[in-house]
Amino acid sequence: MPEKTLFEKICDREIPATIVHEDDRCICFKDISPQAPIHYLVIPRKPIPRVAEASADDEAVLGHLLLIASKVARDEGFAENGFRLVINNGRDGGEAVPHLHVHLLAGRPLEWPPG
Ligand code: DGP
Repeated sequence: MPEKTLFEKICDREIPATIVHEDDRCICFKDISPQAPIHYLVIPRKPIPRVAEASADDEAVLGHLLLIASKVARDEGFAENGFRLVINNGRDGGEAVPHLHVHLLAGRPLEWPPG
């Protein structure tokens, strides 16, 4: 049995996190190191390491992550002002945790391009 990823441990409540949404396919929780006034992570329960390693079987769950990010933004009332979704993939993409996650950032005007 491979060791659980940090984010699998959050899914399994072995590591605490402030969870704002969960369902049978994903959870959304507050990032421990927020880069904006609102910074959540939406992750699949399935431990897909990164988007480049997702397969055709993962198509529905990938779409689900985006829909849930958008639903959380609407439900929490910040969709109207705008938000940003980010997926970091691999070393140059800035990925630190090898469990696919969508960053949901909001609460201030976000600059473009990112650093
Ligand atoms: P990335 O660089 O895209 O792999 O982003 C990983 C994010 O995960 C980063 O913004 C910080 C967050 N993070 C790392 N460890 C923890 C943790 O233990 N709890 C929570 N809530 N977030 C974490």
